[in-house]
Amino acid sequence: MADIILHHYPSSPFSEKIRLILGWKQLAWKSVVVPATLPKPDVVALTGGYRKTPFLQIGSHIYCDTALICDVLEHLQPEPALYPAAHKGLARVLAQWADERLFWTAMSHNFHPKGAAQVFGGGAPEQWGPIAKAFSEDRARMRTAIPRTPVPDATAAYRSYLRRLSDMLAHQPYLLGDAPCLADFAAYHPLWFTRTQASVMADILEATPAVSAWMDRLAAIGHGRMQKCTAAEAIALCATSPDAGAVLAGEPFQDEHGIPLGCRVSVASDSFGPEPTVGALVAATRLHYTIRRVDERAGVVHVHFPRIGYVLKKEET
Ligand SMILES: N[C@@H](CCC(=O)N[C@@H](CS)C(=O)NCC(=O)O)C(=O)O
Repeated sequence: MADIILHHYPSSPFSEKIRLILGWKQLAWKSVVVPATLPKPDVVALTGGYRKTPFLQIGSHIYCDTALICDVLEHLQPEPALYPAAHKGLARVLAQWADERLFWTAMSHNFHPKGAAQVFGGGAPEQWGPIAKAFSEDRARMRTAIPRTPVPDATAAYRSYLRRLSDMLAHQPYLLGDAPCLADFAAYHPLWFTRTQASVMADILEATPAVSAWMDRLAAIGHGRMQKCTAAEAIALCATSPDAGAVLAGEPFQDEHGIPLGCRVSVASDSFGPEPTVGALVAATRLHYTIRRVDERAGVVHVHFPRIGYVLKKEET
């Protein structure tokens, strides 16, 4: 199999979700560090427009969104299972709550002015202020349908969510039983950001020691075997691996839009990061879309998206 390459950056919570899963599944991977804000020319050479972090590359196939990346990793390495047979539906539903509601609530709490000062490097407001301003302008352009919760309301909700997680951990080491599953990795990453990147805001974790102990267990998994790689190397690898990396191929076509395969389409997020990826629709299965596009530097690229959370549209040619 071609190498697994994760395009990510160290402080990205969704990247931490995938780094831990790679460690847990003991998969070797290559690491390309991407910028946290636009412009991202090397990212767009591979994705065709999608700019969110992380994304996964295998050969000339690009897998966008951690929900889809989890499916791909489960396919490549079924054990240990992200979706345990007894809790398949529950694990996905809980993960969706965590990736959306818990994540945005935790982030509003984390970005209290005190937390923001730490995240953006500390010191006097004149030093970190301009960096924070550029970052929040970048993120504001991405937030097409994400509710904005004032910090005090977010802090109160975050506290309740932590208590709910703590209740789930009262009689078992992980959220759905004796072993970690998708729900654990999804609920962990927003809390990881509080603990490691905005630690001045982490006293909120003190009221739920069971949650802190669960976080310690997950952190101990580590990130597995990682090797560094440059964006230029990853793009060159894409250009020279036209047949490698099709992990989810062979599933039947499922049409919900009246758009036949082969049409020129766009796929874009329905809530955060609206930049579309445009190309020919080459697969629309029960769970995902694939777009084929040609890039000057990366050559023929297949870009994959989950169906949930993404909007497919026919493009005028
Ligand atoms: N639903 C997406 C969310 C990813 C996401 O929002 N990632 C953040 C970083 S943790 C992001 O893309 N921020 C903007 C950026 O990195 O350009 C997923 O599961 O991958």
